[in-house]
Amino acid sequence: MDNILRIAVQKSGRLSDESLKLIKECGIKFSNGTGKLKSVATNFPLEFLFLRDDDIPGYVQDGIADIGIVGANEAEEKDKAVDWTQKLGFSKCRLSLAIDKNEPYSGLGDFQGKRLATSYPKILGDFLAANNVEADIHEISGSVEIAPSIGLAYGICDIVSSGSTLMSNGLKEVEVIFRSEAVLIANKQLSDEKRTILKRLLFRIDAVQAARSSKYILLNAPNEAIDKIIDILPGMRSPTVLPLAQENWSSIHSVINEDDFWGVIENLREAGAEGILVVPIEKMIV
Ligand code: PRT
Ligand code: ZN
Repeated sequence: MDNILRIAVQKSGRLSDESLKLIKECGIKFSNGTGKLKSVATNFPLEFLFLRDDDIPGYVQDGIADIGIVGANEAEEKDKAVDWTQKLGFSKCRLSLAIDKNEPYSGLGDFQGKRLATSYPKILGDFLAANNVEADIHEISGSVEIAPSIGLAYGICDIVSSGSTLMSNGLKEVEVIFRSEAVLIANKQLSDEKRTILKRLLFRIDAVQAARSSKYILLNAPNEAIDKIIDILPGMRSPTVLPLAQENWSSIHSVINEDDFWGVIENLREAGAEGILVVPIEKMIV
């Protein structure tokens, strides 16, 4: 069917909630009762397949699904012929090499000739080859972090987020080899009709993402401070300035980037701003 786009999302796991939240924030309504394997949106031409994340790249390559949401680590490891359409900014993590915390570490050369346990043989193999290290890659599918303590491997290559799993297994992270976040992948041979639906979806995702990284800021300032404050506030174009009932005072409104937030607030206070309000933005079309 060309008039509907089929998206594969993880059925249950670390990607599921954020994937569905993003689609809901795009204004798309659907039901996803527990145990459901398929669903159809009621107000957008989108059909859902709920799958294990491991299967998503292959399904998208083969056109069973048109698009899918997976971790970049999974997309890279499975190495299927799909387009990487958009980074989605959630489920961030890294793939790292780790060894016993009591072992000395002097650099990648320490892995030469050693055995490494991982669920990511392709990414690790590519990384080692690029760095001219020859090691014995031992693929295991789970509980990778216990491999050194049971004598199965000298080191491991696994996903790290907070680092607490490594720490509680007596390991230390010594090299980050890949940085990951959720990505939207797409089949390479989408029909024109499906491509048009995908464009509409991506337009909405862009608006949601732009809003997430921005804040709307409102503040009051004496008129003589306006020029200085406008210099501090980059904004989408130029800030809105409205007179206040109190003479010689104005209200200034703008949009700031989440990353610049604290620096901007401090500078604004120094410049004479008062009553600063910072509020979330729901959607932002730039
Ligand atoms: O059942 P299904 O096959 O669908 O799911 P899964 O069990 O294979 O994957 P899941 O849900 O665990 O993870 C899905 C994706 O989330 C991964 O492919 C990553 O892209 C991303 N992600 C983000 C993570 C983590 N953070 C994470 N912390 N995936 C796994 N972990 C694990 C890691 O394997 C390790 O055991 O958490 C542990 C490390 O966490 P910290 O916080 O202790 O460092
Ligand atoms: Zn999986």
